[in-house]
Amino acid sequence: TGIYSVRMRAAQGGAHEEGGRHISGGERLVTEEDLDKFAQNLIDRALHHSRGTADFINIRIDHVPLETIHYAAPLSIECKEAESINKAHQMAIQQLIQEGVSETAAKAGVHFIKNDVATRGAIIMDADSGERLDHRGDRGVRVSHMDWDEPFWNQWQMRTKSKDSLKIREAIALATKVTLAGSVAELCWSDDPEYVTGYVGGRKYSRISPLKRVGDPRGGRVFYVRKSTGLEDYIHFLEQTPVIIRG
Ligand code: PML
Repeated sequence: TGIYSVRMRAAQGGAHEEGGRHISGGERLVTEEDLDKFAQNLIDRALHHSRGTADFINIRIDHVPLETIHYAAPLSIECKEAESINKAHQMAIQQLIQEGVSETAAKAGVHFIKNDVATRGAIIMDADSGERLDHRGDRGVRVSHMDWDEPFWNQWQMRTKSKDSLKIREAIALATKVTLAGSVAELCWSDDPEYVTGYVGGRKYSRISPLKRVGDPRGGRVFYVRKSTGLEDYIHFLEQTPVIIRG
């Protein structure tokens, strides 16, 4: 026995590799009994996405042996509202500094995401110098193989009075995994033009809004690490090691 990773990615105008436009993606870690239900959910998501209807959908299912799974409690969440985008960026910089990032690197992260249109995954940055450390180019690093334990998510969401939001659900799972991997901190805001909230991850998940104006398609992720971090193992953990979020 074990669980299965179900991953979906969808595009319009052909497959991603053939130049299609990315529309949506998603992933769940589920038991065998739930496999068909969640695969169906992911297909529905691809077909009815606000960015359009997919004409290419790729579903991939991998068996995940139980002994490879890591478990982690979710980062605790706090929410901050700023009066302006500039002030929100200042808040993000202050929060990154509290998590152990240098001011130079914190500013470099904000600058990167503010201007980035090309990178699909995350970049890795030296938490002291602000220099980019990965060599992934526009592809970046794609964190995958993490999900919430379903009953625990339902409890958590009621307790914290959070909306049943897929974005929050996925972002906290990702941020928790990024911290578990040994990062100093993370900075993220969405490339969804309609979504202006982002966060600083680290010991906490600090949501900050608004980090951009509505309609702006720029967004991305920066993972901060110390230079001594073994990058190959770090990236492997982020991309491959299954992590389930529960109490
Ligand atoms: C949140 O509201 O806490 C989620 C913010 C990050 C969303 C990133 C994304 O899914 O594009």
